[in-house]
Amino acid sequence: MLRIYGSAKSRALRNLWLLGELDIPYDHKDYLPGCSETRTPEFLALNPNGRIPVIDDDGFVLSESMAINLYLARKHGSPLYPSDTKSEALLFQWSFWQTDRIDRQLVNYFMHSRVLPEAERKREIAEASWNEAVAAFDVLEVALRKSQWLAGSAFSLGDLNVGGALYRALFLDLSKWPHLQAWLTQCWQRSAATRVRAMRE
Ligand SMILES: N[C@@H](CCC(=O)N[C@@H](CS)C(=O)NCC(=O)O)C(=O)O
Repeated sequence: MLRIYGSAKSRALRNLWLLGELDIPYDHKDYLPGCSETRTPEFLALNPNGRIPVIDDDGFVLSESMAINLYLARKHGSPLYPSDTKSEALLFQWSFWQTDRIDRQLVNYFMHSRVLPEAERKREIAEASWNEAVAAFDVLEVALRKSQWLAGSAFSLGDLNVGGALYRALFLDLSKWPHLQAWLTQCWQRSAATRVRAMRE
């Protein structure tokens, strides 16, 4: 059986969301980021980076949340995985883009503005991260003004991968980016998204 390591309070959120869309059974190791279980030799043999998420699919071990979602959606023939080559390429484009342009920026912004104890927060990290997040929101706003969805004519894994990374943005005032706001709301209204949100909150 598929096993997934990673709490919904981590980047595993986007993988657990997809597993809900796929509606397949899995064994969940509900590990929090940096917990002692991810420092054991057994876990480091699965992911030498010591990070979650990781999956073990009947002995096939894979880390990196984007790679995991691309693999699982394709393996299970999900309708969320685009069937035409150009939409598939857009799925790759937005998945790699989110890792580069928004994922860590948003985490760092929240950590250094809201999550860490005040004494540990670094204002310069919060500011630099916010500036990069704003630039990424601007890019998404333009893209979503031109097209309702990121990779094709319907909600796809491209939307899930980027929308999943934007979970924390649900708690921000996005009125400056109306297309982004409307799209993000629609993504998170899906029933699998609502279920995974309940796992996290
Ligand atoms: N690029 C990786 C990032 C993985 C990552 O940084 N995971 C965090 C939790 S969200 C983690 O395990 N942090 C623990 C640590 O840094 O010790 C992915 O998308 O899977």
